[in-house]
Amino acid sequence: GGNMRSHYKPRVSYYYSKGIGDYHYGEKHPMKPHRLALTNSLVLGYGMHKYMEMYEPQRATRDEICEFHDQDYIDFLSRLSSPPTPTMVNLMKQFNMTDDCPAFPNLYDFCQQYAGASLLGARHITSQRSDIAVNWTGGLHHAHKAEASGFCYVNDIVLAILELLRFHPRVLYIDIDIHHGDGVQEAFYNSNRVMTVSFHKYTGDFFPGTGALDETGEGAGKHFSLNVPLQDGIDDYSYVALFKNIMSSCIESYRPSAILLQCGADSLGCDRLGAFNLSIRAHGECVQYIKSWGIPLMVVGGGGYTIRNVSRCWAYETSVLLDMGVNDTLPQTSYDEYFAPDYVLHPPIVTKVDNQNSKAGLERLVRGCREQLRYLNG
Ligand code: TV7
Ligand code: CA
Ligand code: ZN
Repeated sequence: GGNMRSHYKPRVSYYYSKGIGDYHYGEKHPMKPHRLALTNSLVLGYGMHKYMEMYEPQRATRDEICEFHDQDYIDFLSRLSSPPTPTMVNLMKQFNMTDDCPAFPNLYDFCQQYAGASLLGARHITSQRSDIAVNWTGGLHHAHKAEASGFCYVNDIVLAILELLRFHPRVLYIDIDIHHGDGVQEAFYNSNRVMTVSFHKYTGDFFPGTGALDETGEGAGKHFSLNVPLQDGIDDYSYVALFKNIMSSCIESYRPSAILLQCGADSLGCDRLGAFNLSIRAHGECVQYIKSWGIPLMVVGGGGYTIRNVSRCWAYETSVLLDMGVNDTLPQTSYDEYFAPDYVLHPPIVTKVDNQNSKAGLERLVRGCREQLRYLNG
């Protein structure tokens, strides 16, 4: 177990491309890259840069991106122009570039930047230059090999895991975004060298509609995909207990040599698209718990649509990874207006939805997960 090491001071590296906060998905679109600029300014405002290695990564190249993605799809992304030609309009349909995944200005640059950051982080983990690599600009878990999906175009997580697999025999992927991590699950569905675990809302037509308990992997990958489907309104206590319970068994059974943790902040209470009730502290406790195992760790962002809370959450989680206490009063930044009226790191999260997860339902879920994990020990 990790308790003894729960407060070790790891070597942490941090990846951020200046200007990544300036990309725009479009007027009404809920995905706001600006939240990345807010996060970065809180991280710097708290002085965390003094305790990490700070990197401005290079853009991922076409060849690096095509380690996972189809060339035709990436060629299309890199040639997008406005206004699109009629041929382009047809290809846009083919590659699912619709309302969720619009063709915004300099889209391919944006993808190259967040993917370049995840790749460099993964390389620093494999070379053992870093114990923990943090890229809040990555985490775009829905992108498929030859299709955009759910605000994601290039799957930086799959690219980072492929890089980790060059040296690591077993990589564990954990996804606490409120949406199912379908793109990553699909990429490694037949592999026992990557175990994917996603906690998500799974009800009716909630996007992307996959992530049932019985999606467990195929072929050599049978039992190596774990899904934890949840209902609206889950609270701090049940989520953290469930998370620790399932992840401890999972780590003990699978014995990963590296972990990639996707920290989508749309599982927080008050999220514009989400429907859970997690506080920033509880979300961060999941991060702390994974850190406490002392296994080489890469941490990425993901969803998160109430951007004042997303940036607070990821700044707090950076401090957790650094094992650095931070003041509840936020530092002054050029984005102060977002944090009014209280200017604190841990604002009270007002409950938006009732907890639809019964105690019995959660117990059944834990039993189901543990039953699946038994197969890993042979
Ligand atoms: C990782 N939910 C990504 C999560 C991706 C969720 C969806 C929207 C949405 C899109 C908009 C918009 C929106 C208020 C919310 C079935 C549809 C319904 C598009 C209007 N407002 C992550 C993707 C999800 C786009 N998609 O995991 C432009 O909400 O539910 C759907 C699909 C068809 C398309 N329509 C929505 O967090 C980063 N989209 C406003 C403008
Ligand atoms: Ca998830
Ligand atoms: Zn999400």
